[in-house]
Amino acid sequence: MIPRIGFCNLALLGLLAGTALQAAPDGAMIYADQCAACHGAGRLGGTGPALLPESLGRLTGEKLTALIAAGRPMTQMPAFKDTLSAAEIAAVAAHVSAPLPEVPVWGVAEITASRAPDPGYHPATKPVFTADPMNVTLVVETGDHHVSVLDGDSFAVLDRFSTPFAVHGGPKFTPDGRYVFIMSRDGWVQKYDLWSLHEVGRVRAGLNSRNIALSPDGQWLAVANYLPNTLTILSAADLSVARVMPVAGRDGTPSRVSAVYQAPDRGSFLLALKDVPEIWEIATTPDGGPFHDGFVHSHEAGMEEALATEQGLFARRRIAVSAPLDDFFFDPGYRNLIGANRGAGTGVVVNLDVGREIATLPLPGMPHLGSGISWVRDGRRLMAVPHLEEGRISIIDMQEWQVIKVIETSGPGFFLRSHDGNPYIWADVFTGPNKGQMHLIDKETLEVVKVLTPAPGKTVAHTEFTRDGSRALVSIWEQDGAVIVYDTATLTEITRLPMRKPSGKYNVWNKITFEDGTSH
Ligand code: DHE
Repeated sequence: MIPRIGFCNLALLGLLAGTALQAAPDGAMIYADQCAACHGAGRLGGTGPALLPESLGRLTGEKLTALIAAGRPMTQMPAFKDTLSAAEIAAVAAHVSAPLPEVPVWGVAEITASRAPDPGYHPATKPVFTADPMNVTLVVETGDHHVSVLDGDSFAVLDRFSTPFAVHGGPKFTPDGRYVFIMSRDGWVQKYDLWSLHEVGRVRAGLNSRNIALSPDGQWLAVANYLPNTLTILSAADLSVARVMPVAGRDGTPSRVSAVYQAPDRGSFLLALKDVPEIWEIATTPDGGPFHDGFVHSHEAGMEEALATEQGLFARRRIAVSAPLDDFFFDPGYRNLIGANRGAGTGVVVNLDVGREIATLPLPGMPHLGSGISWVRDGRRLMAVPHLEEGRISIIDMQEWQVIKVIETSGPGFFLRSHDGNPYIWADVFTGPNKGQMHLIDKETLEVVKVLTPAPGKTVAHTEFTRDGSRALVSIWEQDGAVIVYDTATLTEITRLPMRKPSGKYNVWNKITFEDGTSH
């Protein structure tokens, strides 16, 4: 919000002051005067982010009024405490926290009009740096909405570029590791060229978005939207719109899309729907991917199921489930999916070949399947999943679909990570008094063997490894934060790179090879 104190505004403030005794401040009027220039007349964003309950998320109540009063450091958002009274700040906070009277239209025309190729972009013919392009690691710095591009060997910062507001979820790399796509909660998708170290362009694919997924062949980028209730599919080449798919259940109930995932072995996207008990599978190959002739091709003889599906590119299949499932994790080969039925406190396993639920397992305390990891122990594949509301990590046998162990930690964690060559699960504690602790859990004994506390009192979270697994990068998730680089053999600290509230870190090689131990 940039204040524009001109004659009209002073007159308006005078008027507001004069009528303060009779009427409560009008949040809409204050918004129009003070905020609309940056955040858009309809609160859908401009140079500043969209101001909608969906995009503000947990920024509500006192947190929101405090932010309006104090401003946001390192951004264009000024402090309003000297311009507006406490009552006026509360009124404008209430205004931006209220849902819009009607869902704005954000379809093909609006998305296309938002497309903004970067005029200064010229594709390089080879990397403009000498570092190993496969060991480059991105650090998302949410503190001032930037990404740092790190040389994964020397940890030099090769570039630092600005992103759209509030990046969420993992950036997605093209299969060759050359380009990366980054999404912000207010629906902007940015394409960046890792060889040229330059933005290619951006487009606003939704008004409030969750995450993105790139098709296995690197051609299509799907954007999961809360607002409007759509899935946007873009051409990864030029960010043009390929399809905007309205999302509604079989009975017509509209639904938000919680998340979209790529299923490399199936040639499809899989969608978690927030409001209806269905999973959608969308073909990403011209022949209709996994259901190209109206059948889902099972790996198990006799388990093929006739389906009245659409055919061809972006054909859609609906899989009915007993309740909406959030947050998915997949087994290798993408035959089974596990989703969280958060209301029931269970994990539900859906066999994607036959399109049916085949198991449920107890997962109370808001499991965060999206940051689960899996590995092989004694010839059996296990997965580990943290719980956002409880200090525990559930270990699941993926053959039997049973919880075989619950590991206690010192508080609720958000992210798990490991690497093929690393014997530990690196599990953070994201909330509570022990938010500075990083647990190392032995992947064989399933015991916590070490707790690192590199910055007592500060949030320490999210681990990523270098390509060879010899270094682990951990965030001190604070405004004046850092990325700590550990030697994974000795667990000693090698260096600390100052960063602005670093969140996720993403190594090109680990991501494009679907390295065991990384998030997909
Ligand atoms: Fe995330 C990934 C959902 C809140 C930071 N988060 C994901 C993914 C999902 C998800 C489905 C996987 C998408 C992908 O990478 O393609 N996140 C949710 C929620 O439902 C939840 C709990 C509530 C919400 O408001 O959306 C939530 N997430 C948060 C945060 O508050 C975090 C800590 C801070 C932030 O930036 O918003 C946060 N989420 C992240 C990060 C990843 C992520 C850094 C990518 C992790 C990775 O290693 O891939």
